[in-house]
Amino acid sequence: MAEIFRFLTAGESHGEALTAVIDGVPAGLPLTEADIDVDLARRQRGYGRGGRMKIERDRVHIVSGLRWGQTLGSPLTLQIANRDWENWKATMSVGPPEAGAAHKEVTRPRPGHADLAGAMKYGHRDIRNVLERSSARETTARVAVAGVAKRLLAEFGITILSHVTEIGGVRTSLDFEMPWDEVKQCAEASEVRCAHAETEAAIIAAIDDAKTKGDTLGGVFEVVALGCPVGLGSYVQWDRRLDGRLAQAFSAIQAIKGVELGLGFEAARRPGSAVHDEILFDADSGFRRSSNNAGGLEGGVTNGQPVIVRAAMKPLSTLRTPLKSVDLATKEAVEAVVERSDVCAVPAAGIVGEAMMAIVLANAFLEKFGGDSIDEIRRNHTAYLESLKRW
Ligand code: EPS
Repeated sequence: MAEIFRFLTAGESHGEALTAVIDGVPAGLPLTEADIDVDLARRQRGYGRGGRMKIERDRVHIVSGLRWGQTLGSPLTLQIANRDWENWKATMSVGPPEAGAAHKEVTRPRPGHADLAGAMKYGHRDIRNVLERSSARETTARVAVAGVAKRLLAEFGITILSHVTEIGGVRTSLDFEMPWDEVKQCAEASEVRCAHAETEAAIIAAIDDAKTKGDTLGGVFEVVALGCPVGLGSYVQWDRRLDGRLAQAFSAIQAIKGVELGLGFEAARRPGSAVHDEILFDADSGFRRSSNNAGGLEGGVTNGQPVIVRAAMKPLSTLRTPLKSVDLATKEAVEAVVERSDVCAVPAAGIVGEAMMAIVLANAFLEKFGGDSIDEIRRNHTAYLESLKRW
């Protein structure tokens, strides 16, 4: 279905910059580069990240769509410079290579990465032409786009948090319960974005161990949206169901192999009486629920409860102790290529998860309350919330 908040990203991992163009941002939204930079910095952190993050200081430069701190309703262009480009100018030159310069091709595909399928699909003999764009560096641009989406949602009381629940098989204990604001606080203070202190220590030990072995670790993160009104998304067509749109968006994050909504796979193991959230009513607060196993979504529509999505990330595919591969040029058995890599990027992936949640919700929000300016959207939003009070 046609999106209202639309965007494209461009840019190679070691090219000059990452760029995003966003269309569909209403006029009159207060926005600063600092609003976006907060999350760019959060995406760079996390125990287990590699050398690249020591080079980069991701900051957005807004090139269009903004005047005197407010959006114009015209497309926003965002740019984030790659500091590492300085070291790759010759390799990544947009012009022809310098005459006589040594050119090293990448020919040993990494199992698990886009290297082999990408090379075959696009006819590239040099895997650099694939890995530059398939790299998770692209998520920087998505996080910048989501900075705008988050700013829009925040105008209407919708906020998003994330935390890591599991890395390398080390999980938060099942009886762990905490109010969302505390989860957010603890996750922000944690090097692995895990809100449970004991688990955090065990996760750090697991990352250290993987690093010693030249291995990598995956994990699970949870993203929660608070303050969503009832009625975002729809049950009337498959592609308007918000649960489906969230699952697609989360699956489209590099290295994500599984997505759960609310109770997720656990719901399949329980009887209905232990899954569905009973409906209660009192005069002061209106309709309430006894629990939130649905993760804030029933029939593909938000029900006013927190929207909860979990995603499983596979371990990164650049291993310092490489796996078996085959050289594209010679067809000889070799070890996969090793450039620098992270041991674990699950904490960073959680921030990208927040970004995808924000982008999907911003779209659903604009569909429901859409207008050309923030004032117009506010009128629609206020009138709808008033009408719900009369239920
Ligand atoms: C990333 C930048 C990349 C990788 C990582 C994510 O930079 P470089 O390739 O220069 O080290 O650190 O990407 C991957 C692990 C991958 O497999 O694509 C970033 O900015 O997040």
